[in-house]
Parts: sequence; structure tokens; C-alpha cells
Amino acid sequence: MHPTRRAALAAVLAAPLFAAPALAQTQITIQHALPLDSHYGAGATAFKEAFERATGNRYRVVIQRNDNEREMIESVQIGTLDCTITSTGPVGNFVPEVRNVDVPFLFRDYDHARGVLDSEIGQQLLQRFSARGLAGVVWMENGFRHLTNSRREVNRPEDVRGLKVRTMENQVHMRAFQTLGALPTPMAFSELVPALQQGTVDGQENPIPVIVANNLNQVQRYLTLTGHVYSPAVMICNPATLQRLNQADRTAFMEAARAAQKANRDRVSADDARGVEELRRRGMTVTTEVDGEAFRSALAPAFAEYERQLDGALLRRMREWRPN
Ligand code: EAX
Repeated sequence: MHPTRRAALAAVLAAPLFAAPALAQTQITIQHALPLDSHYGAGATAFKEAFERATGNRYRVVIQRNDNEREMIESVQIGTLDCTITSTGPVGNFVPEVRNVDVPFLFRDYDHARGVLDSEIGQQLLQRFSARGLAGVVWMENGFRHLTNSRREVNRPEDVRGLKVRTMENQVHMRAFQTLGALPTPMAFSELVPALQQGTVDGQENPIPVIVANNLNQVQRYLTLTGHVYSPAVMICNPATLQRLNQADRTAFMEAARAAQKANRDRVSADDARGVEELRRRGMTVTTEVDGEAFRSALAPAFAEYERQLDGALLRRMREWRPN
């Protein structure tokens, strides 16, 4: 047989009889408000890797950035977005019970906060999402929030008086800054940097990982380590997204969500450990000696209001929680 014909015959015999069908993949989209290389991004990536691996790539997880958390929650609620990883900032406007975890100085430290949220207390709060057309999948973490501003060093509560402070769209936080004599200005994260650049507000408050990831040192001079409130985050999904999963895939989904929680918390711990030095290196004036007792005392009127307006018994249970 002529060599060319032989080569042609060999090629035909080697070709697959039928092209393997492209793997049918279902897409799940997750949005969050921070850079993809951030503590939320770490969680989203861990979820993607775990869920795609566990389902043999029958699902494709797409991660996108959207810096308006209220909008993302609305999109999840109406079903145009599968999931979001968001701080609890605006969540209380959708699930009122969540406001209880936004109370200043409620949690002693990270172990306390993580312990409460992973306990029956936190799981019962997640169950409250379903009555609002949302699925609270897993608690994640934003971190302890600290105050930055462009006008002056802040050491004690009196120094906050008169500062225009951007807050999240969160009545619990707004009440606290109002009680300190500041002028709380609620806005979505997407509006924060322009507002700081234009001087619409003097300051803002966020965890170290958020300040570092968004280079807020470029628009803020002073950082005071107030640690005035622990900022939980939460992975929220549209209930139909979960209902479409078979039992095995739903189990894989929840295991991937726990992997997301671990990666997210590990990244917060790492960013918190090195972030303050990094912000000093970038030129911020950092005040570490903060009179926490003075801040707590100055907030007493707000605490009395929280006891009345929120769930006083739940607040006590969370405040008094101890690991077994
Ligand atoms: O969730 O809006 C805020 O200050 C949040 O901390 C930020 O979007 C990360």
C-alpha cells in the first residue's frame, strides 16, 4: 500500500468514532465585595475547588466581584444570583434577627465570635434566613472593625465627636456612632473610596483585611485599633440553587462551604497578624493604645437601646457563651 494511503488509513483508525460529548456543567455564581485576593476571595476559591472536585466538575463555580452588598443580597433573594459572601452589614435589613450579632463589644475575641456562630446559637440564626426567601449556608468572617479617619488621631471616645464616619447600612452601627457624637453616614462599600477622596466623610471603619486589600491607606491617614465591633460574614444562597442539588451534591455543597469558612478565617487571622505593620509601612499613623473601657462606657446609652430593641436574652446568651 502506498505510504500516503497507509498514513491516511492509520489516521482514520486512530480517530475516535464519536467525539466525546462535552461534559454538561451546571454553573453556580458567587459574588462578593472584595478583591479576588482577599479573605472573601480565599473563601470563595476554597469553595470552588472543593465543590468542583467533589462533583467531578459537573458544576462550574464562577466567582465575581460586586462591591454593593445590599444589591447582591437582593439579587440572591429574587434568584438572579446563586450565592453571595457578604458581611452582615446590610443583612439585618433582610433578616432582622441578624442585627443581634452586630452589637459593638459583644464578642471578646475571635475564638468567642467563631465559637458562638458555630454553636447552636449561630446555626439557629442561619435558619432564620429561610423565612425571608434566603438560605443562610455558613457563617464566615470579615473581622474586628477599626476606625480610620483623615483628620486626627483618635485615642478616646471624645476624639470621635464631630467626625463624619461612613458606616455600613446598618442601624446597630449607626446608633453606636451617633451615641459617640459622630455623624454616621451609611453607604454601600462601592461608594466609600470616592466619599473619602471627596471629603464627603472624614472616616470609616473596617477590619484590617479590608483596609489592606483596598489600600484605604491611600485615602485615610489615621488608624485607631478600636476593635469596636466584630463583623461576621455569611454565605447566602438562593434556596432554589440548593433545592436543585441531589442529596449527594448538597452534602458536597455544605462540605465545600465549611472549607470556605476555614480558608476565609485562616486568611483573616493571617491578615490581622501582619496588616497593621503593613499599613504603618504604607504611611498610616496607627494608634494602638485605645481606652476600650472608655468606649464601652460612652456606648452605654446605645447598649440600653439594643437591649430594648433587639433580643436581650439572645445578646446575654452570646455574651456569656463559653466553649465546653
Ligand atoms: O464586607 O461595607 C463594608 O464596610 C464591608 O466591611 C465590606 O464591604 C466587606
